[in-house]
Amino acid sequence: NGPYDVHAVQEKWQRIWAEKDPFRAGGEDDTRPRKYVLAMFPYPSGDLHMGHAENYLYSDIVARFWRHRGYNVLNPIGWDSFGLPAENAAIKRGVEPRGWTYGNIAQQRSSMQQYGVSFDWSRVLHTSDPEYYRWNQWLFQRLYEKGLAYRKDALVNWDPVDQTVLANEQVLPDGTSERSGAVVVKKKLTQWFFRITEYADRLLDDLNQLEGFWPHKVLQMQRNWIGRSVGADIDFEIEGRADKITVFSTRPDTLYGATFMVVAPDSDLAAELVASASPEARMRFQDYLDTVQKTSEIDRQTADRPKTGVFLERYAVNPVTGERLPIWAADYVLAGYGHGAVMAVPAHDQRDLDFARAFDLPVKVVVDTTAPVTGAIPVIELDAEGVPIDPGAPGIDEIDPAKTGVALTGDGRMMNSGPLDGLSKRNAIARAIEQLEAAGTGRAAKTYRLRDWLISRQRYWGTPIPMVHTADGRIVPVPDEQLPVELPAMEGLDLTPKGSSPLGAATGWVETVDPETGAPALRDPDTMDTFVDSSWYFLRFLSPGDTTKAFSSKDADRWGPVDFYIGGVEHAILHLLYARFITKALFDMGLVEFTEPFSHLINQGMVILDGAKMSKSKGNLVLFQDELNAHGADALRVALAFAGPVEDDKDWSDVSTTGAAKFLARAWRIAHEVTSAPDVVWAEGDQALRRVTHRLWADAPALIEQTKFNVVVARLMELVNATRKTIDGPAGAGDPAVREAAEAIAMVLDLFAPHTAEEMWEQLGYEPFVGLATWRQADPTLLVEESVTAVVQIDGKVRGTLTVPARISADELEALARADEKVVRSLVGREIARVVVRAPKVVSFTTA
Ligand code: ANZ
Repeated sequence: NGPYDVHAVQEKWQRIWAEKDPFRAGGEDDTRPRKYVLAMFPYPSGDLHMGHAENYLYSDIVARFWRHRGYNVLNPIGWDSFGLPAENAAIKRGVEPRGWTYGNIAQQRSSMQQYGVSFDWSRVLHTSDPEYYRWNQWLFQRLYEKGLAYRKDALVNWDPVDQTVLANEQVLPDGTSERSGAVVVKKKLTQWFFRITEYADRLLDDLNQLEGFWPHKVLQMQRNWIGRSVGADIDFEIEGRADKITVFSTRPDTLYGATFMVVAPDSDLAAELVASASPEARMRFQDYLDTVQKTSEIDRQTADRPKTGVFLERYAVNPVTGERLPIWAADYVLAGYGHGAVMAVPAHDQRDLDFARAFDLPVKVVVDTTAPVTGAIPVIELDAEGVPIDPGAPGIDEIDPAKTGVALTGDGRMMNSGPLDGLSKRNAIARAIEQLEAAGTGRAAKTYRLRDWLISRQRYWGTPIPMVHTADGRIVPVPDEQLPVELPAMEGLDLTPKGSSPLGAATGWVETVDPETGAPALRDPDTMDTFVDSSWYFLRFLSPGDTTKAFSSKDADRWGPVDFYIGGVEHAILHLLYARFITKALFDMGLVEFTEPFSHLINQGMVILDGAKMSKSKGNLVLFQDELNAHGADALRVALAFAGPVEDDKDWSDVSTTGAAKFLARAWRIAHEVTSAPDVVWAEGDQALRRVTHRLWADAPALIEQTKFNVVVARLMELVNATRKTIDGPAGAGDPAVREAAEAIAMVLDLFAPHTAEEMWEQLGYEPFVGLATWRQADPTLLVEESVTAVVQIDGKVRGTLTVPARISADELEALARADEKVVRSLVGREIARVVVRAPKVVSFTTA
């Protein structure tokens, strides 16, 4: 019964787990129901940090819990090992991305093992292994066959000094490069895209079925990102141009109020329209375009920016009024949204109004927003002379937007709109679309904020795009049997970004043959966005080592979708959206039977220090490995689990690893004392302690399912304290209730502190592993609450008694008293003036 040696216990069990591999998921013959638990896999840049400590702890708690509940649990781990940090490290330190990456993986893997996470280590994957990225290439080919992978020109951020493509995050708010300080310009490159927009409606609509299972905030972020707008496409004749210009509008009802048209200055359309304008206008336009190209999209969408623009000296024709509408270029219209052109309705759109007022363009009101659209006809009171007493809201003339500067965006009755006059907004939109469709000048339409997924990267450390460019300009897929197209060795390649892929310089690699004709051809030198790798990795875990396919549909149907997925909120949009898209595409190919990959999603909070986010640059990092070395895995795990609700940020300065270590030593000592105590022949045991034990058996499952892990730790602490009290009482550690409690502690503690739990379990005389032991059923007779007698008084006299639960609330007690037969009889014909309730003992009625 010496002191508790944390590190010896930890090493002992880690050795045994490594030998016996108890947490490997059951195979096909395993008849238990299945659960798939997954924590977002790590990026191997450096050692694990405290965010990982949380992520892998929480998923492990759930995995261990489900094993205790009789499930066949899959809890795999892998590494998201392609990507920029490895490449940047390579450029900075002249090391191989490969060596750097796999060195970090080895380090992280060892930390995870020291942390006691119950992973199935037989399924480890690294996305930078050819046996993994081969299937990225396979996926690319399947999407290409379906028309879901295609190439087009796209504008990228270009740093003209560094000759580098920049990610959006690398462009500072003032439009300069974070790297060189140069003004960033847009450059056109031909790139590969995945056609995620084809799935926009399904990606949006299916979010509804995740309500209640994903954080509401994440669902909302996904909805906004997809950003579906419903309205109409309207075609406008253009003077001196054969083709019409189509605009998207959510308010086709306001078409009679359109007084000018605005196109995005950086669109092809603007360039074409201005080409026939006067030399002065062309120059003004060119100057304006130069400024616009330095402005970020975010700034352009800011509502209260002063409006700027250039008249293109061209006119459109309003299809319903026949009026000539001047065409302007202005930066509040974005080239990449809708059709990059709008009909401007200044009376009813604030940005259009600001623009009209800045450039003195006409404002025409077509919705009377003072007219009621719903409910009864308003009653107007008249005075003795028949004059209305209260003129009510101002008339439409008093709120003329041209004067007030405030656009009328609300609902109302249409006016100045011919056949639409008198209709409400909703009816007018429907009617306007009918008219446009009948006239062939417009149609109902939807627009999305969501853009197609640009997957080309001009980088080395990624999956090569498995396509070949032939001398005669064809693009040919590399046949499946020739996959993987392996990355060439880095030797001799210059990885500094140049706007074209470094793989283009790997002559021996890039030069290949046309798979169809055998003629000389070139490989596509780009690599894939690493979000492709992580869009389907959860499926690869199900068929590890399968060299014939990416995953087997049978395995996917047995295990999928993921029952519990956990990770940081930074992945709320892109990773989850891409994984959802790929899952739906695979569903359409008949390869999986489900349309959503993750049934239940949790975002853990951050670990912060003294209220601040930890970062290397601020020098306020708490290092995972240091904490592990100092306190051991179990104390770290318990302290984190106890620190607060899963979703909340946890301030490390409030987290007590020493408190956790003391608690673990107390728990461990109980198991010791139980086995060294003389047997007490006392069948009953301490009933109060038994009640605490069985309440934990009964309550913990729901608490774990609701991820209230901190509450379960608190309940465990309560049980350890109660057990200690009984041990120190007359019966001592030989009381059978103490053994029962010690076994409960071991099993529930396994979720949080698995090494200590295994040690206790062994001490209590059981074979390993407590991690695989079955959860015990609570004895219902021990869950019955204690009851007490409450008295009911009427005007100071006791009129009845009630047997009620000791924890009854005042309201419940009063309700029971009022319903009691004797009380009801005594109150006949009398009125209660006052009630005083003191739960659980007294209810006192005073009558009038
Ligand atoms: C006429 C109109 C009248 C409009 C009115 C609004 C109010 P959401 O809801 O964000 O989809 N629009 C269309 N394409 C645009 C582009 N490329 N850049 C900037 N604005 C664009 O907004 C749709 C509305 O934004 C469209 O409806 C259009 O203006 C404008 F009283 O058309 B609306």
